[in-house]
Amino acid sequence: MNKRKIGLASMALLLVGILLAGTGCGSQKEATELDQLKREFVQFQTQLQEERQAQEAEKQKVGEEERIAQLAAAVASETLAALEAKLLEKEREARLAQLEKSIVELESQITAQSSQPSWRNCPPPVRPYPDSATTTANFKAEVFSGENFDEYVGLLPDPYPVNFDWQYGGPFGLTNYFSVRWEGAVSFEQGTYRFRARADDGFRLYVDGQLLLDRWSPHTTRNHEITRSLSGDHNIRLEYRELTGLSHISLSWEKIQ
Ligand SMILES: [Ca+2]
Repeated sequence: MNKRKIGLASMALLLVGILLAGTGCGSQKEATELDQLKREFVQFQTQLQEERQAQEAEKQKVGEEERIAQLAAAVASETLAALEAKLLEKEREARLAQLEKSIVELESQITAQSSQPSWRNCPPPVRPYPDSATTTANFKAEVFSGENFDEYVGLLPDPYPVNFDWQYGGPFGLTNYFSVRWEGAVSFEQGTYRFRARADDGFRLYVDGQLLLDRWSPHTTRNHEITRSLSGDHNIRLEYRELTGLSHISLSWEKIQ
């Protein structure tokens, strides 16, 4: 390249010198040499132009390669980010699967514990409603096997207040198909009383032999209420029966007027 430039410059100087020297006094031989030099000069110019074009093409090629390299780096970066996101998603799915498995195991344990028909699972009786402090009850509670007082089993040792939640069990080791009858005299101050009862499965409430609440058909635990004006001593009788599953019975009353 440099040699070519030097050669081209030398050729140009020589051509100029010849042109200057030959002004007005040239021979035929000199004219021929001059033509030859002109042709060579033009040839060199062409070669120089081609070389410049080649250099320019080389530059463009290098630029294109750099651009391709940058694109490749960008693609690699995006691919890495996508892989990282996919990995995070996989880890999240694995954690969710583990959590779901734990939930299933816990549910299984809870189901196994709650379905045990065991007497020891029964919590002690608690009062669901406040009874009127002005009343007392002298109940006895007879327990029978069979859902219709079929065979006498015994007396509940603590019949009052009437609030028993035997879960899947029952008194005296009974679990299904038993019945209980509470009965006793209660002294009421004059006033209006609200009676509340709930049972699983069925119950009947009598006051002085009159049927006030009748939910003898099997059903799950719900509240049932009725109001009555009372004064003095009255006979209260509550009949309860359990078929299968959970067993619960409660009865209370309160003076509202
Ligand atoms: Ca039941």
